[in-house]
Amino acid sequence: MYAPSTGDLFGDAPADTRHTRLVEGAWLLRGYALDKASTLLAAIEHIAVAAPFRHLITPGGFRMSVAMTNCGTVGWVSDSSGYRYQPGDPLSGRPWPPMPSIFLELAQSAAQAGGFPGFTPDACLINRYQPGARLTLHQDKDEGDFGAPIVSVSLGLPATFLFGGNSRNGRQQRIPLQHGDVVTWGGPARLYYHGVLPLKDGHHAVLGAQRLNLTFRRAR
Ligand code: MD6
Ligand code: FE
Repeated sequence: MYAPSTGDLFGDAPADTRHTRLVEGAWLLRGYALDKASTLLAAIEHIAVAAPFRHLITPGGFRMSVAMTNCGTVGWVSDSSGYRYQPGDPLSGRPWPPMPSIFLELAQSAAQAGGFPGFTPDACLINRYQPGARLTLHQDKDEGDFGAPIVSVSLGLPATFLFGGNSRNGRQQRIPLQHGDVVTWGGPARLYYHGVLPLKDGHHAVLGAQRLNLTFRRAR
């Protein structure tokens, strides 16, 4: 684990030199989840037994290339009637699996390191990318509380994260995200456009030809 940050005031530099400010409100915490990766992966496997990864259909009728599942009291879903958070898994009709305590602890401590103490996520969207899978530019705007940040954890194959601003057409930073990296995201950056370039083929020592991403949110 990292030494605790001293710079918790909004916009200040956290203490660790591997912490990089992307824009005001967004931090890249390189390797922050590395020491927990194997525990996180075991928990994801367990969740995916109860709530399998599936390719959701967008409201426009397209099958998403990223496969998704959730844990927490609500989960993010998409279908012909729109995007939303809901308490039950539409595949099974059962509640989503509960959020494991190590997920919660990681999300809270990363949020604090990024300048957002007191973050209590109620939803964790789990994304699975296989080679070629991508996420087109979007805003995360289905949550009820934009005062809360988002915490994003990358596992497995590296990916290029696109990070723009308030407009879909603006310039984007390209941020390489690796196994164990965490991005925290809120405040003035909370509604910035972002996406993930098509995943390049490759082999990760732990995950093989895939990338997993956890995004923790306060949905309600
Ligand atoms: C991903 N992440 O990295 C997709 N959204 O697989 C996101 O869409 C995202 O990483 C909001 C904040 C951080 C993120
Ligand atoms: Fe997003």
